[in-house]
Amino acid sequence: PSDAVFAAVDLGATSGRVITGRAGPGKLVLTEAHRFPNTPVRLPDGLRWDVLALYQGMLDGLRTAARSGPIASVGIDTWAVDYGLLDADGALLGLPFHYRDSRNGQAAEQVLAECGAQELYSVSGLQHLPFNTVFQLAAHQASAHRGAARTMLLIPDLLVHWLTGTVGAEITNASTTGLFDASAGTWSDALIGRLGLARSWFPPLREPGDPAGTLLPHVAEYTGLPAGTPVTTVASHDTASAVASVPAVEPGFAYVSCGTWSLAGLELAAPVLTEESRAANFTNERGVDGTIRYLRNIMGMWLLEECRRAWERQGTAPGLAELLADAARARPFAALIDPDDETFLAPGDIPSRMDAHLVRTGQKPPDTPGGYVRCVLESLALAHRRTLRQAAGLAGRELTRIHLVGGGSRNELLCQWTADATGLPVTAGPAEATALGNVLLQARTHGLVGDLVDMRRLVAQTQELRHYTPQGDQQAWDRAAARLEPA
Ligand code: LRH
Repeated sequence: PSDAVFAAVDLGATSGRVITGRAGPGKLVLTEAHRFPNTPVRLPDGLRWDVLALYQGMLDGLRTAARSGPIASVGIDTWAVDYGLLDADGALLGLPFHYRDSRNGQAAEQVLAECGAQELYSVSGLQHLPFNTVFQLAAHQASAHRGAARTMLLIPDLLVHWLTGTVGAEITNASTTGLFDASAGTWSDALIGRLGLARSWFPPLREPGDPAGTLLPHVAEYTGLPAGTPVTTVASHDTASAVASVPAVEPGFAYVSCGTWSLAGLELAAPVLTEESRAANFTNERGVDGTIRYLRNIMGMWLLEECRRAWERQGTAPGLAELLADAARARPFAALIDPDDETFLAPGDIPSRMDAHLVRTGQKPPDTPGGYVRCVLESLALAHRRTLRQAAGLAGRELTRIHLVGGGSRNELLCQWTADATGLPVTAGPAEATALGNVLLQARTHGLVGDLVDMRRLVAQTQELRHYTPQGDQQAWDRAAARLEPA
């Protein structure tokens, strides 16, 4: 056949979806089969993912997908970093911790005291984030479960295991653990040993495109999918899937994958492991076909979404359209934050934390919700500018165009202001970059699409994109950027 339908399971920090994608030469069409909330649960010992609800949502979604017609294979992607531990019987040891849980600070300090930030970076090339898997595992080593663990599975690998019974570690996501050797493309035996972790916890690596088994009989029975239905290893790190579907037709593009996080950077052929790169906190995560995602995490739409949740709790929440219209009318550059301030990481009352941040930096907090939204979006546009310019400098590249993909690409103010702040054209979309990347990897594995270049060309041909050119007062953006530079 010239095309086929694939089921993409795409779990984000606030919701999960099962999407079917029909793909083949000249064809790429997504249909949402099922969407379900992802609601983290705060227990006395920390913030956890309700991974059973996610598993059940996935099964229900696959059942709906199965009713729509034949499904050639299933692929799973989720956010990075988080994991479950299995005991010797294969049982899950407790509910996985949420990366926004606060347990990791102390463990991170211990790991850095043991290994040193420079040594860690020279091997893993990973930016320092307090929740990197390596720090979480160090925190685990101090828990009562220590000793019982036999296998570490990142969230997508855990779900693949529950679907198929097979055990593996998908490589794009493994590269976000801090225990992966960015140059060699393997688990780092040296770091794992150095930190007193058992090498046997870390399963064999799988590349996107590798087979990951077939559905277990009870899964096939529940979902109605045929017993032999294959699960295909996709780029299981959502950001890797999103970058694989950036609709770039020329090489050397820059991207911002914008959802809960804004991941801003470049695609490179080899990691940059210099001391300057470490000091600037750039990461070298692995992409499809051995590419390197050279980027930095920016706090992203989380800030806006968490503001809206705070206002909802207070019963004062205007709708999103109204908020954005108010933001467009609010005074430009009245208040600017550094989105990467760690005080914004944990869930809670972000508007109050923005107030504290603004007062601390000698600025006046906004007095309307629209003012807060303007502050967030202008600050994100400036962070995109800062990060991409720095990435280009460190990697010896020129910036010519920015591809802004993911849910944030629907936000016209953010797209326009990113163009204005950077002075570069922005191509916005697709909003469903992650699910498209997931489907494309499966389609490629089934021989329906060619290499990464073909995948991207197909996205450019079939998906709706919007184009923004820089407008407005470039010098005003330069002055605003200067306000955020360290004195
Ligand atoms: C985006 C993302 C990002 C990680 C973060 C934990 O969803 O995967 O790439 O750093 O979640």
